[in-house]
Amino acid sequence: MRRFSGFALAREAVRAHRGWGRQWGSPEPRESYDVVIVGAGGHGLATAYYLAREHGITNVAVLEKGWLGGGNTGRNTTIIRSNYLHEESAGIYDHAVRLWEDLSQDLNYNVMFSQRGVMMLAHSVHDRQVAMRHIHANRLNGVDNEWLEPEAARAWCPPLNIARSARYPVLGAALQRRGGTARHDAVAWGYARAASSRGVHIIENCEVTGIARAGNGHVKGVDTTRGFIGAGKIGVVAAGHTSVLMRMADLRLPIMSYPLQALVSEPVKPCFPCVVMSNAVHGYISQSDKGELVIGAGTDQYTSYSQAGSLAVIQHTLDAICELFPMFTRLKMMRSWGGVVDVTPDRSPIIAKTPVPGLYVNCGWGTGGFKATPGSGHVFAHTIANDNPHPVNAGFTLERFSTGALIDEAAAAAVMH
Ligand code: FAD
Ligand code: PYC
Repeated sequence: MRRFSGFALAREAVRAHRGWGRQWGSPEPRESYDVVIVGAGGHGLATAYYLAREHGITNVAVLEKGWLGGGNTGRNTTIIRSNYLHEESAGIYDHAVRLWEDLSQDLNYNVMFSQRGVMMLAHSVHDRQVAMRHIHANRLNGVDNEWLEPEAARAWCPPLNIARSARYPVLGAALQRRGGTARHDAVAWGYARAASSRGVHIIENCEVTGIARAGNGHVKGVDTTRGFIGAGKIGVVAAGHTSVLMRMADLRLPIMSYPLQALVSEPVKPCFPCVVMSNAVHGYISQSDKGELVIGAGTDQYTSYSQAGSLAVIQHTLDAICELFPMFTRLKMMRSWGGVVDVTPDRSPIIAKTPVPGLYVNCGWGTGGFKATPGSGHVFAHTIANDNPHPVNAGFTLERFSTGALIDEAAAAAVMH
């Protein structure tokens, strides 16, 4: 039986009086959908879009506790690439890159996808060997990647300091030419508009607070701050908060949540032609079309649900960026922010059915899920519609954490976490 504190009783009474709350006792949903997606980030909205477009399932609601794209989708540094080590990862990230290539046309919304190339720096012999291994593995999987000696790296990115005496000497770089950036807000808005025009409901300011199940264990709906909403199936895509939601269905996930930060400079004229990442110094940089330098850091080394991180982390990143690109030393930074990323033990996502019938989960993208948005939504929609994974996400199960069939992408994640 559900227990209510005095405060909860009063709140429920107010809701019932207003006509939009859940009545206690057996819930009779005022609204019901074939599929409820929890989380209106890029992945949730893309899932809804592909459910409608590919599977003809349009009686779908996307529930969002805040505003559309206000989670990590609107907070990331927008780097897109598919140079991951393992076959499963090459499969999903390159599936995403191929969808990115046509996404603006598909959504009829300019997501400003720009394949300006992503260059990952090597600062030590070990970095160089790891990069070489990735380049060979990528090529075997049909993913472009190539090695550049330091002079070639500087020719590709003229502001790069390749002096041998530098604090972080550049021994070379791996370049994925098909990698690049996109406009993160536009991705959320584009998917939202396209899904909405196919009949999908997007409900903001609607936090999911419980997952309800029928006697046979199958999901039957969600409790929300706007009352009970019935659901035939539920897809949880709530980066950073997945374990909180899964606990509502008595499931425990191998996920930890960490703050990850980024910041932008004042806008300047175009001076930085590509994306540069350095795992060793925990920094990455590109220039947005508005002219701001977009710079990101590594994760804070403690778990937290706070959308802010510690100053020491971004200070370290800026020190490193100024060493690598001395011409930026006098630039002013305009604003910084953080997001909460959810990290699995093998730094690969979970896109799968759960042991609860009708409940599906898409999470664990850690520091790197923006690039996956179209591919992730596409295969998650398939998984929900067919109650079976798409071949591209077949390896990203929950079971791998008990069978040991891990997809260890710690190095390819490229951002310290
Ligand atoms: P989100 O956009 O976070 O969406 C999840 C939504 O769920 C949120 O809007 C949240 O409010 C909602 N939600 C949570 N709980 C509930 C609830 N109970 N009820 C209803 N709604 C709920 N990835 C890259 O590939 N490249 C990058 O350059 C990159 N840089 C990054 C930089 C930073 C600073 C950060 C924080 C992340 C970065 N990432 C990057 C990671 C990337 O942003 C995420 O992996 C990706 O955006 C996740 O998308 P999502 O749609 O799953 O999550
Ligand atoms: O996964 O490429 C990435 C990334 C860059 C910045 C944060 N994540």
